[in-house]
Amino acid sequence: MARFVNVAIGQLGPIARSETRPQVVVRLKALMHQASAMGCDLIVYPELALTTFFPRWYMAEQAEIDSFFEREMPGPETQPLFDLARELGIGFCLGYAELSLEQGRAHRYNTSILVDRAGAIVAKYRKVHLPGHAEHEPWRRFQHLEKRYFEPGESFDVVQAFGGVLGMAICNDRRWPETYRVMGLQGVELILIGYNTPVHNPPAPEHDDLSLFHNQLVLQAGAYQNGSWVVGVAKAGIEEGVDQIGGSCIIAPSGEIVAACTTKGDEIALARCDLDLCNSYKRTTFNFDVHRQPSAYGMIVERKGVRLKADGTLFASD
Ligand code: ING
Repeated sequence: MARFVNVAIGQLGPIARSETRPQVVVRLKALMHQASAMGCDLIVYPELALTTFFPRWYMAEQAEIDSFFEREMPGPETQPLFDLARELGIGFCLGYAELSLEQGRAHRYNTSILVDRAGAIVAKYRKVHLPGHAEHEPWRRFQHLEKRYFEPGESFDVVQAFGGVLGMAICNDRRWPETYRVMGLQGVELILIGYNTPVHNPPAPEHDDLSLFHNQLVLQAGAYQNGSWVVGVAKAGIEEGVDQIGGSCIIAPSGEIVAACTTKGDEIALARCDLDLCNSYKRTTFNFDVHRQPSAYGMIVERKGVRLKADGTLFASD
């Protein structure tokens, strides 16, 4: 019996700083209705989908920063989305800024949750690869202060849901092969990734013209090299003056793009994901048990950055 999951991209256009959570939830619900009407089982929303991408600004006051965070999920303003999901029998993946009190101390994460068709949270992921910088850098056209506003997560986990093995990642995570491989080693079959990606990257403007290419490249590589479906979902368009890429797409385990958005606004695109297609790669080319050579991979875990000899040449080996 084939294991199909009908997946919808729930791409969002810009969210203004002044837009309230209830106003955003109205947009999320509209996309959910559209997806449900087209027979979707699961809709995937972007990273930080409840607010504007606030790390683009330096804010000194913690109270102002915390205004962008959720203290509970669902809370009063997001409960209507959970209620609709249960009513329609559709699951969803939602990115948001999480403020979590742990042993009386506040912790802040860039978080994504997976909610099943009964409206229950079945998985939570906290972004591991926080890009950008921790201090105000006024030279930049806009800031990217994720290293200041969030703590990193500690693991890439998978969960049994929607008839298969699902995992989540967030934005910059998608650029790092380790993200996909750690989930691949847990048998992941469908990886859900929301993102907010400015076209312009201040430290490397020469990459700007390639921003959509790089987005697609890493999603396709991650899918193919781990025999998994991958869903990339943008918060797109010019948001508070910053142009963010679209490029939302669904990638099959073959690496092929099977669905894509064509606008930079609120849009859904759908694919019927046959989870059994993963086996064609997991059992042959990427049969990890048969082909991988972990004894040669030690540096991937032992080293953070490149290490050079004193004379600047590369280490032959440590
Ligand atoms: N955004 C960007 C991303 O990784 C970025 C940051 C842009 C990094 C361009 C490198 C180049 O897609 C988030 N939110 O991670």
